[in-house]
Amino acid sequence: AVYAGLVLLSAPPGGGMLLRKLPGVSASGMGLRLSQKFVFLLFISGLVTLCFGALFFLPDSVRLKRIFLSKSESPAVTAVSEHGAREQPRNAAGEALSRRPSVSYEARTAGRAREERSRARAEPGGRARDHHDHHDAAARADRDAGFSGQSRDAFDYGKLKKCLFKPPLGSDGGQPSDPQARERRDKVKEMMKFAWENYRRYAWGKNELRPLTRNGHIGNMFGGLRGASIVDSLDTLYIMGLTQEFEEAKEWVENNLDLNSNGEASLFEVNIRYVGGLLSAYYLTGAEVFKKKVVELGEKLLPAFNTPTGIPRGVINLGSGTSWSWGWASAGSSILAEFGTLHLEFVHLTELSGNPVFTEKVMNIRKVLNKIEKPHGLYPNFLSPVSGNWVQHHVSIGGLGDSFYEYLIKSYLMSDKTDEEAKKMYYSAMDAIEANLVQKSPGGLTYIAEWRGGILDHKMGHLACFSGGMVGIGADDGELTKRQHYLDLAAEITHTCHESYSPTKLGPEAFRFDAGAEATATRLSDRYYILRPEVIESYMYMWRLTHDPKYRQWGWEAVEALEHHCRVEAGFSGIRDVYATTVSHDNMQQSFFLSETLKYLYLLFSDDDLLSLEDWVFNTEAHPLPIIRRNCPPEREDAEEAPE
Ligand code: DMJ
Repeated sequence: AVYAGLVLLSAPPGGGMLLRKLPGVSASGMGLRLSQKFVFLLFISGLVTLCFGALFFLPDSVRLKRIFLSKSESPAVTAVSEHGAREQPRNAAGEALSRRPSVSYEARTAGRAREERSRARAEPGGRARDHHDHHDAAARADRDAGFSGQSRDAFDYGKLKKCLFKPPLGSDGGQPSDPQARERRDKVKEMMKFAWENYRRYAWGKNELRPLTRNGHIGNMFGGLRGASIVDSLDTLYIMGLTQEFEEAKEWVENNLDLNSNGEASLFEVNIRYVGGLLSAYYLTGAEVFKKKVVELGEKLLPAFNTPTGIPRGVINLGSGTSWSWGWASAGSSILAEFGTLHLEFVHLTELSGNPVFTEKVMNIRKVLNKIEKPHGLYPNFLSPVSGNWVQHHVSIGGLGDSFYEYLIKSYLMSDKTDEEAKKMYYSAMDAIEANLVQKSPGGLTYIAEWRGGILDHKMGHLACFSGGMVGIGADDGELTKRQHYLDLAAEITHTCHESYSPTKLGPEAFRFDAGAEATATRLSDRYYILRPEVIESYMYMWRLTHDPKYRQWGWEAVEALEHHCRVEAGFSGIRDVYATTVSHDNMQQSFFLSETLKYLYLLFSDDDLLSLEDWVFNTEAHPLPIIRRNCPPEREDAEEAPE
């Protein structure tokens, strides 16, 4: 009917639309016959339908939809095919360019927020009855308008401290009774002090130190935010008792951490380093400044979730709220390890702010993941935030996939073992990984291969070496019959990763198990070491779980190697080739060296009550977050606050 009607319209040479005179039809509608009137009416209604329908195809249709459909909102989880209109632009190689911003979060929500706020006020008892009630209209209204760190029910820091089983810093700052461990721990503290002082002297306020050229590095990962090494170091300084350094860092956050930046940031990196670092600093010290900053920053990340599925895009402009996918990610996809590594921090943002939106966003990610079919039960690394479908069947427990799995088990642990969904997802992912990826090399080393559409790539990245620790901390809550098996698997993976640390006792970025290789890098381009923590992280967890002295011994080997190969006059640097006899430095002291590598080493040589695993989980950047206890054990409710 619409196409038939279109013949009635044409543009005259002078422009403008008019009814063309057809045989037997007078220009005035009055002279039309009944059947002609019917056709005309059909045409008009078709036209209206077409225009209305077109709203849904326009790139910025949400705003228009709001005008026409003010009460309704497209559901967050819709595996919609957006008819190609929302597909990302591509370059000649077919890679997604994906720089088209998504609709601004503020614009989308402001009107709805206003409406809901007035509706909430009109309701009897319209104030929030329970800040965990996700359906509370007032809560939603405040959420959408932006909480700006003003929580309706102030977070009870005193209660949190009381409900910990152990004081955060242990009974004596985690001081080990074994004199050798004490000496080694002191050495690690000295390394931290050295790394910090050089950063402070040459790169203060920049993101990272360039120790050879003695200047600062800003980079483009943090969207104009500065001081990544400061924020990443706060908790390490604090637990090591580097009080003056911690106070300086805190003062910088207070006076200089400017969140009103306008650059393009990695949602993942800002979350794990800045959000994670600030959350930990708050939980350890109770200083309000950290809470205020972290909630404000968390709000700035929310627009990244503004996609048809609610799966966030990887890059966000912190100023405008526009977001897009990485240019290198195939077909405008989002990366599993990025959108899957938000849960711990976002749940804590809700805890601190009383604002449910953060938790809702990450719970929605789960919902999407649970809905789609997984090849052999595995989670591929690339997912379209538009359609909610996998884009490529590449599976890896290393880069692009890694911390997604880590956050499943840690979500369960952080929920005081109440988050059954996370538990189920973790153990079924583990089943799939064991069935499809876990391999034994001819030399008897256990490793986790990568999977490309069913074909195994017999390599393991340094990043994948965190999995020894992960499988270890997940052992206790697995099926009874599999607990010992998980612990053995964790020990085997950690052993393999230790084997890769040779001959310099530092390990390459990736190592292989084919063509005669046994945990060695076969490509020149894989031989670098950038001060990464993952192998040491697994030593730390395995030490806590087994107290097998070999883990402390392996950790000490790494300390000596770091001192020997990576320490330069003005800090620590990564190296270009772990097999070379003459060292070549990369001139970068990564912020994760201070937040993770040195912290895990320090914990390895400390008593287990320093940041006890009964009370804390570490985010993927080693920032400790407290286990959320809905019900504080009764004996602790009335107890004195856990003393420092
Ligand atoms: C850190 O930023 C985090 O551990 C992340 O999960 C992976 N990469 C680095 C350290 O290697």
